[in-house]
Amino acid sequence: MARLLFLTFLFFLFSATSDAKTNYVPNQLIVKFRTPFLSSPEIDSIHSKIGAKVVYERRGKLPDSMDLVLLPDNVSVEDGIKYYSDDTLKPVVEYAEPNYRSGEITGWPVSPKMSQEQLSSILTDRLHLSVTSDPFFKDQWALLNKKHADINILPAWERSKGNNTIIVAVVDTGVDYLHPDLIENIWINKGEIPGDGIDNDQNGYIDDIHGYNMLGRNADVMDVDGHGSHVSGTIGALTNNSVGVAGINWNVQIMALRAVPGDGDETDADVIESFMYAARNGARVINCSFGKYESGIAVKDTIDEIGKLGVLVVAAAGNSAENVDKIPSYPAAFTSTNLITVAATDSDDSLVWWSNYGAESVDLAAPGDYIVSTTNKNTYSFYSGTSMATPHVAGSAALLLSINPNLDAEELKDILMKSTTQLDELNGVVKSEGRLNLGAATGLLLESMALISN
Ligand SMILES: [Ca+2]
Ligand SMILES: [Ca+2]
Ligand SMILES: [Ca+2]
Repeated sequence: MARLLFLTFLFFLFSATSDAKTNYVPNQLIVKFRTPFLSSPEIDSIHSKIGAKVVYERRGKLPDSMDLVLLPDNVSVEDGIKYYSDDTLKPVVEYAEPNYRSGEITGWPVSPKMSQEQLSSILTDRLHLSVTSDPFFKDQWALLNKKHADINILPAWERSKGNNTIIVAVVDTGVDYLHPDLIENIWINKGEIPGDGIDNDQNGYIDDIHGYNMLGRNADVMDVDGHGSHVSGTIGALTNNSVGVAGINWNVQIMALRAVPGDGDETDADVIESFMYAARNGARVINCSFGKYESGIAVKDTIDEIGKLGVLVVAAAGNSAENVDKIPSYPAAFTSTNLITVAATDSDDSLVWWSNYGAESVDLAAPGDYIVSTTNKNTYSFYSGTSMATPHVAGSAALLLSINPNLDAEELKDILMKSTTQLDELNGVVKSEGRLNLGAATGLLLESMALISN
């Protein structure tokens, strides 16, 4: 019997203070070379002059222009950057920068626990109980509720319930790919045979049947935390199956990239490699329910690069009640045109008090308070956070792609932004001044398709 956990957590894997010391892996650099690239031996000789060792396991898995290198004990990160920035290397090296990480955990603000009465006052009207057979659908106020603070999913479902050709990558703590309410919507790498120790599809990863674990450097993407599974259920829990919750997409493929430890201390190199893996293996949308206060330009360059492959990156704004325009968090604050950044609203259609915001850096808001979804080992939990708002946008993007897979990332972002429900209190708070409205987005997409075909 599945358990519904009535715990409320505020979840966003966001783990540094804005005044914290610079955090990076002490002996690593990400080095970006200019095109036309030198030959590998030429590049290796540049690294070896300072005693830096290329992490060969990662070569070809980051963007082609980038190497991750290990510095020798007697060379600091600062001295390494100085070496690669020297005038003599300018024609071939674009930059070298630290492999940033989040650093120490300083805690999150915590939402007050909602009473059962408060909860039932916002839940789905009993009239709508028959929309799907999922027993917790009535608790999913973000999809449908009495006050219309939801994402207006019913008109969207009339047009599409998703499509299992669309792949959404969840870069997170892993995914419980055995969860009975997720299992059939987990991405399967068809070219790979699991467990034989061979990289059957020759994509550089051994036995990567559902994705990859950047932290363990293996194919074990099982969620050890619950965060990534929760995000995944919002995007694409099995729906109308008389079990658990409904997903925005009844049909979709969720690719699991385990790059974020349970404490939220992800590194730039792992994020970059996850983005490249997702793009090179067919994902169209990447969900990023994580962030940190410092991040290298290599991450932005990677987002830009996969934008050319039509990949939309969806990022959480953060839970520190801060203006991201003034106190940037990343990847949220990058200016890439294929990046969309999400703040969190509650069941009253208000920005939640802990949500980050920013008229320039944050694109739209989406429900992120008291969101019920799948968690590890056949459980369901209520979590709160911009981590939970983000997969509402990622899932919506996937649903739009199921209607028109030819949309590029910028078109997708444009439709999501232009179709938001305008809210006075989001004026000057997020760029679109509105909250996600998937029903309206679907309508706008169909209108634009009709214009093209006429
Ligand atoms: Ca493989
Ligand atoms: Ca294999
Ligand atoms: Ca279900």
